[in-house]
Amino acid sequence: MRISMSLPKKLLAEFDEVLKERGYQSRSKGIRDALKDYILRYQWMSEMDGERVGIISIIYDHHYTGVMENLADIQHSHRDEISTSLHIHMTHKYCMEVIIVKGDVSSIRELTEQMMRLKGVEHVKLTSTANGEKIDSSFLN
Ligand code: NI
Repeated sequence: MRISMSLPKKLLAEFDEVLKERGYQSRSKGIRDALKDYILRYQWMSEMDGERVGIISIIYDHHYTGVMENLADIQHSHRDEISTSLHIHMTHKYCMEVIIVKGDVSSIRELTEQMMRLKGVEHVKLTSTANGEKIDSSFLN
């Protein structure tokens, strides 16, 4: 099936550069692989369950109107799951926030997805692991 879409010029140039470095001959093949990665990442996130500890990293453009207020509002409404956070002023334009989370995975996922949907947010990544209760206590002594 053929589709047409509009993309920011810079994003497409960066994508083409990655394809070139990876030896892709076809942009369509690159887009198909990127879509599969996106779908797999969502499926992986939706299959987790139970209590988890994790790290959410976010990169955003702090000049984008409202993005800092929106990120703060979302985090305040999930304060029970947030252990701590760290803010790094990466460049003149971009900030990185690293948030340590602990709690039920459905709340962690909701927090992650709310931030992913915000305009001005360039990148959000969640990595998580089981909360450690199943680790044999002998390892901890
Ligand atoms: Ni900053």
